[in-house]
Amino acid sequence: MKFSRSLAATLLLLLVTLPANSHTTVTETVPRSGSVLERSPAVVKLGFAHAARLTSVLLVGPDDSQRKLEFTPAGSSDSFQFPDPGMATGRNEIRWKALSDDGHVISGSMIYTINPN
Ligand SMILES: [Cu+2]
Repeated sequence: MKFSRSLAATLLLLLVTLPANSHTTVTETVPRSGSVLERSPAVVKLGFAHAARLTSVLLVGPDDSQRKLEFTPAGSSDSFQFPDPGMATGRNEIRWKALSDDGHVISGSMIYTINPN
């Protein structure tokens, strides 16, 4: 009984201390990932809770073609922009990779459907 109580306390301490060490997370995507848009946006924005450094941004088009997207800034930031992503009609996915400031590689994707009326 005594053992399991101290084990529980240790686990609780671990849970409380983990977030301070964990890597950053996405706080916003503009336009919001999952959006259906009439045309490719002039710029796509990706925001993080803490600074990270983007290492790769790839646009996967409706025909599964892959193209590297430009992004700014090149260094560490909590907010990035992908100017003129040039998305085609259909389903587009922006796949990004970044180095979090805790040294971990993180990755994610943003989905946009271009549907001109
Ligand atoms: Cu981490």
